[in-house]
Amino acid sequence: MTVKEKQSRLLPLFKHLTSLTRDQPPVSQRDDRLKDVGHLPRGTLFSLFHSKHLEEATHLYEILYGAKDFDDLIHLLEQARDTVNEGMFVYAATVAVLHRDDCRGVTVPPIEEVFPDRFIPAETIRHADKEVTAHPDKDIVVEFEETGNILDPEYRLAYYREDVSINRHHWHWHIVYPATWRPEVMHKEKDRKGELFYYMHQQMCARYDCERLSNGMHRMYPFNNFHEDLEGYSPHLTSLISGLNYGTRPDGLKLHDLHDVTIQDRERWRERIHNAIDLKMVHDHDGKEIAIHEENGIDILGALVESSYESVNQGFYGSLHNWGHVLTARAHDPEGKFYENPGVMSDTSTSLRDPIFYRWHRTLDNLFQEYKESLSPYTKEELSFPGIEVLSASVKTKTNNVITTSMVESELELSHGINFGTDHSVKVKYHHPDHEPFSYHINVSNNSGSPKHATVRIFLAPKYDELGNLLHPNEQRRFCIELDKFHKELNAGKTEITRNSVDSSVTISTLRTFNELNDGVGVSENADEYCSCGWPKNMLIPRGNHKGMVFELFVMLTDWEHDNVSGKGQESPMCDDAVSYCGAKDSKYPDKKHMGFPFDRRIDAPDIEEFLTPNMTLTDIKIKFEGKKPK
Ligand code: CUO
Repeated sequence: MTVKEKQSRLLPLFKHLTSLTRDQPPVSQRDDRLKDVGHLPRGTLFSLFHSKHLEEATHLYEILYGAKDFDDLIHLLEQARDTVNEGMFVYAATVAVLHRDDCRGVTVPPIEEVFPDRFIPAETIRHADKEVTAHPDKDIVVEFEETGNILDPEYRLAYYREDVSINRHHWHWHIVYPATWRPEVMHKEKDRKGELFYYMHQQMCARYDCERLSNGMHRMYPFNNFHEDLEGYSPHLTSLISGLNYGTRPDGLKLHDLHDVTIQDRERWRERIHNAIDLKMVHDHDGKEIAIHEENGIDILGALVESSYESVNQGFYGSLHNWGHVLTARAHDPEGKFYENPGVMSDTSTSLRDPIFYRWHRTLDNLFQEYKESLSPYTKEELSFPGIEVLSASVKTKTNNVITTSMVESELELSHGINFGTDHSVKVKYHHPDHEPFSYHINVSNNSGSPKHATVRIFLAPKYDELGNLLHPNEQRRFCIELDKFHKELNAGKTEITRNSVDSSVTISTLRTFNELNDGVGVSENADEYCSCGWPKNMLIPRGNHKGMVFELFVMLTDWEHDNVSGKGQESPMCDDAVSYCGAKDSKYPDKKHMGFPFDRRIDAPDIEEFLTPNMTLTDIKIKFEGKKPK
């Protein structure tokens, strides 16, 4: 069977899932392997942070992953679609398709087209529906409706938090790294999974703080006190599988105990993790002490905090992060007294919308930082690359070292996810951030007398804090966002390295819509669902401000012979398009350095000049926001 044929058999299974009825085929008519699924009712919001939901979803994705061949997979998917919860079906099916060898090249349609109701305000969808009724023989395009107003200062960042592409990224990342991944069942290892959980979320927090500063706002406060009054958030989303709104949290609400977890449980788990960091030691399932150190520490802690299957002791350290999502999502109806839907925090494709998401992850990030702070800062020797000097770095655009950003228009097709009863297209027009394309120009001098292989690392951070004071390097490192990382061979003497922003190792290069997949656009053996993981291209850099906000571009070259995991000359692995946040498929994370290097450790140097070694350089650049662009 060709990839195109496989693709066309898979696609219809993802259509109109919001309209499925509650009828389930009787257990006697189901494939034996699916006898023990279908517990979470249709219409319920599936949460992969909730242990019960996740347990059933894991059972399902392991069954789908184990299907004999592609025909068998389709047969199981068809039955599962008729049986299980809608959200769970999409999650489990995507995990299976992503990892099965016979699904190479086959792609699941983007989550915003499968469940547009998780991305588009309810009033906009209702408006589209009315337009279809009024004009059944026409293609429909409606405008995205605002979800708040400026009386809420946090609404200034709604364009960012509610962005379709970053929410899609987060959904996909958790598909690539399921918390319950069992290597012994799936026969595939996920390299440095705990560390990547820490790093990807740390970067999301840093990016959010860069965006806050761009909007003249202070960096976020962590959500440390589990008894504090919470800020409110109203998502304006209605889940079409049930017709219920996603929960709204009014200002001033506090977290409450749930019947399956209490606030005290979480405080106890956090205390134990603090102790583990202090003592540099964790207790595993058998009570054995495992020392944590530079090599294993962050990976162990990442798994422990999430917590994932790799947690050394879930019974003792609990599931601090996952339950944090669930408790926050249920704050408005903790006992389920009103049968309310949870809030957006319950799901990976919606949680980024809520300001509390970032504050919660900042709290977890502070825990990881507590551990990182306890390690010695990198020495000059660890930071250097003997013989290599970076002479200068710049960003080339229309005006050099000035990057402009704007809000541009895109359209999202709703009709594959929602059955409007028309064959015509029904689209929403919405605005999202973007930036002009640019390239880096880096002048390097290789004084070693022979060719060298370098890893080029590029980061960006604001130069000044919210009050306009110069950021101290140890504070600034928390804002550092990775822009790119790549391998480059340097001949002896001088070299100019040029690199386009679109080639970034952070961002995803292609994303195909439902219609494109249907038409076979870009469907080939070489396309892979894993490649759908990656930070969105248009969100690579922060918005900046109208005046031109000053950022520092940091460029560092390190010795690739030391960084490279696969050895010189080895073929690049499959889907290594957006390795920085997503890793490379079925391969080791392609950089031996700790994620975030060199900003993952404390910087004791009093100023940045003292921190820099000759293989690094800093350049002031400006990011200028030009507002909405006319079409
Ligand atoms: Cu990705 Cu809290 O893990 O959202």
